[in-house]
Amino acid sequence: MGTALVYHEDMTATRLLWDDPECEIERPERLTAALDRLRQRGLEQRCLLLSAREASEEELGLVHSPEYVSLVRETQVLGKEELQALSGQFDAICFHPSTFHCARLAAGAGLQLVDAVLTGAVQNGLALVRPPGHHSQRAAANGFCVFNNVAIAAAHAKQKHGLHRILVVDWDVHHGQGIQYLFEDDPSILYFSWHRYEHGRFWPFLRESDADAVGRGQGLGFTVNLPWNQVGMGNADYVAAFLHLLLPLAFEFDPELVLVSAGFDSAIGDPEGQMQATPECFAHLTQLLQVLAGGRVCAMLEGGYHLESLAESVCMTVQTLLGDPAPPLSGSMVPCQSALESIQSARAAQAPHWKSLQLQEERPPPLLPGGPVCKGAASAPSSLLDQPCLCPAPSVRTAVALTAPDITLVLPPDVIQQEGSALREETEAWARPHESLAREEALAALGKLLYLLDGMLDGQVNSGIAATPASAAAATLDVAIRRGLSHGAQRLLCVALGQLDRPPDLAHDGRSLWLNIRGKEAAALSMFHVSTPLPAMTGGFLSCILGLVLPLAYSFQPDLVLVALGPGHGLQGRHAALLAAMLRGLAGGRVLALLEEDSTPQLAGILARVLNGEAPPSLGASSVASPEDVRALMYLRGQLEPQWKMLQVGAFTPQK
Ligand code: Q9C
Ligand code: ZN
Repeated sequence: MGTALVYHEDMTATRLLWDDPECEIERPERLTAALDRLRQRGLEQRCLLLSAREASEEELGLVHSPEYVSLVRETQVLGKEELQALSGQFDAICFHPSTFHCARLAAGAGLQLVDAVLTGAVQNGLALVRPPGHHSQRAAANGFCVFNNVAIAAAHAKQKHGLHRILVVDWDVHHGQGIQYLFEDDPSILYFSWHRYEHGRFWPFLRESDADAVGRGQGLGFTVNLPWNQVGMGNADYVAAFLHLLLPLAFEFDPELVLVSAGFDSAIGDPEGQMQATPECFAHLTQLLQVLAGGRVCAMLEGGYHLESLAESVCMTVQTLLGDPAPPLSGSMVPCQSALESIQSARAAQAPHWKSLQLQEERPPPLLPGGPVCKGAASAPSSLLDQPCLCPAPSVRTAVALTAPDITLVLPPDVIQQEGSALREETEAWARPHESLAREEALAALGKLLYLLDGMLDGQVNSGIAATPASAAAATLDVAIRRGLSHGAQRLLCVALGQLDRPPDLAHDGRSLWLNIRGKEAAALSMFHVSTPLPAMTGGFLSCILGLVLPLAYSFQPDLVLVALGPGHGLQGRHAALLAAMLRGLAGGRVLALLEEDSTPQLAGILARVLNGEAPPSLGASSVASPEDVRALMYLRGQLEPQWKMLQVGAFTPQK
C-alpha cells in the first residue's frame, strides 16, 4: 500500500545566528544528509513524496496556547539581538526569523502523514522535519523544539479521525517530556519513551523522567518511561526493551495508530546520546512496531546529530517501512546489567496497570550474577558504520511453491509462484531414509521445497512457503534442516508447531536450535532443544512469542529460519501471521514456512503477504495468558536464561 515521505526544502532555512555550543548541533545539514542518502539508496524513489504544508494556527492550538503561538509568530519580524534575548527565556532554544514558518511546516508534515495513513492513501511513512517537537510544551519551546509535531498529530488523529487509542513510541535518546506533560492524564494516548537519564544527571534533569512516572488520573499507566542509567546501550538492550516492556503493553493496548518520535540521537556515534545501537537496530525497532495497528506507523524525525549515523538510520527506517526485511543485527545479543535493571524497574512500575505484566511479576526472577557491564561511552563508530552491505538484496522477496489451484487468488502480484523442482535423483536421495517420503505426492512436494530452499540459500529468494502432505511433514522438515545446514546455513532456527519431533540424529552442536510449540509439557532437553505447550488464547500466544520465541531467536542469531505448521498446530491464521511477521526480523528475513498441503489458501495467502512485508492483521483486544501458559514460560525462562541472555527480563536492584 506504500510509504509516504513528507518533506519541504524550506525546513532547512532555520539555523543558528550566533555562537551557542548547545544549539549548533541542530543544523540544516541534518535534513539534507538524510535526504541525500535516501536518494543514493534509491529509497526516496520508492516512496510517495508529499510536500509538507504549514499547520494552521487552529491545528497548533490543539496542544499549544494561543499566547504561545502568537509569541512564536512574532519572532518572524525580530532582529538578531531580540531573537537572542527571547531565545534565552527558554532552555536550549535558538530562534531564527524562519522559525515560525519551519515549525509550522514540521507540524503540518506530521498532519499530512497521519491523514495519508488514516485515509488509506499509504500504509505508513516518515516525515523528515526540523525543528523537532517532542520537548515542546503547551506554552514553551524547549530543547530545539518549537511546536510539538507528534503531539499535534496525535490530537489531530483523535479529533479529525475519531481515533481512540494511539501509541506514541519515542526512541529519541532524550525524554520527550513535552509529550508526557500534554497527555499524562489521557488514557487514549500511550506514551513510551526511553532516554539517557543517568539517575537524573542528564538533560533535561527531570525527576518525572524516571520509571515511576506512570501518568496521572485517568491516564495512570499510559506513560511509560524507561530511563537508561548508563551510556553505551546497544542493539541487545534496545530489542530487549521492546520485547519485554513496550510490546507486551502495546499489544494489550491494541493501538489504532502508532506514532514514532523518531530521534536518531539514540544511535551509535551521536554526541548527545553516547549510545551504541547500530543503524540496523532501527530497522528492527520499526519492524517490531509494524505488527501493531495493522501496520499504520507514522514516524517523525526528532533528534539525531551525527550526520552519518543519522543518514544510515533514516535509511534503515524507511527501507523497513517499505517492507524490506531488516538486516541481521551485529554484535553479541546480550543486554547489559544496567539495561536489565532499568527494564525491570519500569516493568515493576507498570505492573499494577497492565494485565500482561501482572502474572509474571508475581514471582520475582532470580537475582542474576553480574551480566556484562556497559561498555561506557561510544567508541568511534567507523567499523560499524562504514561497512557496506556486501550481500546484494535477493531479486525475489517471496516465492511460494504451492499447488492449490486457488492460491493465485490470494497472492500479492509481486509474490512469485515457483514452478521449479530439484533434480529427481537428488530429491530421491534426500528422501531415501524416510518411509513417509516414498509416495509420489510427498516426493514431488519435496522436490519443490528443495528447489525453493536452494534459491534462498543462493541468495536469489529471500523468503518462501512450501507445502507437504501432512503424513510427510516431519520427514520433509528433517530434510529441509539437513539440506539447509549442508548448503550454507551456519545457524538454523526451526520453529515447529504441532506434532513434529526433533530429528533424532540432529547434532546438539550449536548449529541448529529446535523450538517446538506443540501442546505437551514445557521442557528444555538441551539449550538447543526446547519444547513448550501451545497456548490456546491470544494473551498466552503473545507472551510465548515475546517472552520465549523471539528472545531465543535474537540470542541465537540464525541465518536461516524454518517455521513449520505441522499436524495439530491449531494456530489461527492471524496468530500464524503474527509469528511469521516477527520471525522475519531474524536472518535478514530468510524465512521458509512449511505448511500442510490441505491448509486453506487463506492461510497460505496471509503468510505469503506477511513474509513479503505486509503488516499482519491486528489481533484486537487480547485475553490474558492462562496460569499454565505463564508457568510454562517462567519455567523455561529459568532453565534457559543462563544460556540465552535475551530471555532475561530484568534484574532487581537490591532495595536500599
Ligand atoms: N549535553 C532533541 O534531540 N542540550 N533535543 C542538552 C546535554 C539540549 C535535544 C545538553 C538537547 C536537546 C530533539
Ligand atoms: Zn533527542
